[in-house]
Amino acid sequence: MQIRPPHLAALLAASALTQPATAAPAVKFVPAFPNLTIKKPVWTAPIPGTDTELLLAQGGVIYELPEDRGAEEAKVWLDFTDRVQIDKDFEEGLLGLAFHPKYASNGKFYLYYSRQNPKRSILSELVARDHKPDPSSERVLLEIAQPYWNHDSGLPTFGPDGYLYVSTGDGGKANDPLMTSQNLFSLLGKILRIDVDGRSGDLPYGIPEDNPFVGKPGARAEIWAYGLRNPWGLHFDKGGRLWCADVGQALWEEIDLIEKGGNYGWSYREGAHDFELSRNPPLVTEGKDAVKLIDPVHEYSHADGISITGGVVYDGEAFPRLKGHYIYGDWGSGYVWGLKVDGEGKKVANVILRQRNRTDAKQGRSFQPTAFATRPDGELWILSWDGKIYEME
Ligand SMILES: [Ca+2]
Ligand SMILES: [Ca+2]
Repeated sequence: MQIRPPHLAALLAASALTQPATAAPAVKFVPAFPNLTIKKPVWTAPIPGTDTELLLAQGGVIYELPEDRGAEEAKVWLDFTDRVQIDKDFEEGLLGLAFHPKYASNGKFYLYYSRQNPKRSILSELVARDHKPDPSSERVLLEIAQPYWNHDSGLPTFGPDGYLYVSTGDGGKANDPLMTSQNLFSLLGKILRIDVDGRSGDLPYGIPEDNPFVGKPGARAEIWAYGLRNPWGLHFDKGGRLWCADVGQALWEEIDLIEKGGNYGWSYREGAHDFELSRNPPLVTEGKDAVKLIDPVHEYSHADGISITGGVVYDGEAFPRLKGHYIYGDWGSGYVWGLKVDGEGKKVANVILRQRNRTDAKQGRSFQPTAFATRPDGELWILSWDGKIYEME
C-alpha cells in the first residue's frame, strides 16, 4: 500500500517551522582526501591507542585511512568479504564496528554485518593481535533473522557503563508488516544492551541485570529500548546521553534521546505524528498497562530530506559555536544541521550547517552523508555515499 504524498503546502509550512531563527555558522564541507574514493563508506573509527583510523566500506572491507591527504588508495586492514554476504547492496553489508573499552589489553572489536540463506544480521566479536585483525578469531554473539533486505540498522557502540548497545531496524519493507518494533519478543526494531564479557545461561554474552525487561515474561531481556524503525546513527555524548536518529518512512525523520525501557513509537507513530497505516493493536492509553510513547526531541519533514543520518555531539575546537550541537544530516537532500538541546532534552536550536544539494546535473546528489564520526583531534569526518570523506572547514 502506498502512502499518498502529503500536501506540499503543509510540508513546506512544517519545513518553515524547523528552520532556525539564528544565522547558520559559516561552515564548508570539503573533501578531505580529494583523490581517494572508497565505495559506500559507512563508518570510521580510530584504533584505540594508535594513530591509525579505520574506514568501513559496506561491501565488507575495512581500510586504513591514509596519512597522506593526497593518497589515491587506502590500505586494507581487514577483508571480510568472505563472510559478509549481500543480496541487496543498498542496505545490506558490513554496517558497524565498535572497539571494546579494554581493547588495549584484550584486542577485541565487534562487527555487525549481513549474511544470507537464511537472511540474517550478525554481531560478532573478533580479536586483533598487535592491531592486526585475526579473522579466525570470530565469535558470533547475535544472529538476528532478517525478513527483508532493508532496515537492518546495525550500529554497535559501547556505553559509558561498558555494555555494548546495538540498534536493530524493524526488519524491513514498508509499514512494519510483521509488527516487530512493538513486539518485545522480537529483537527487531530495538536498541539492545548486552555484556560482551559475561555469559547468561547458554548465551554467548551476558544480560546486564538492570536491563528493563529482565524477568518479564514474553520479553527479550536484551532489549534496552524499542519502537524503532531503522536507526542510522547511535551515539553516546560526553554526558552519557544516548542519541538515536531513526529513519522515517514517508513523512518524518526523527532524533531521539534514548531512555531505559523507552518506547519510541514506531509503528504507532512516525516522528511526532500518528502513523495512519499502523497495523498494531489499539493502544492501551489508560490503566496500569497504559503504553507511553516517547516523541522525538526533533523531527523534520520530507520537504527537507528523505533519510536521516545520525551524528555526534560536537566537542572540537575549530568551531566553538558548534560545541554541544548534535551534528547530523540527511542522506537524500544533503542538508547538515546542528541541533542543540538543553539539560532536559528540550530543543533549543536547530541550525543549518550545509544547504541542500542543488539538483542541477553537474552537482547532482553528490553529497549524501552516511555517517558523522568524531576523529581523534575532536573534529569530524563526514562520510558520503559517493565514496568521499568530508571535513568541515
Ligand atoms: Ca532487514
Ligand atoms: Ca519514533
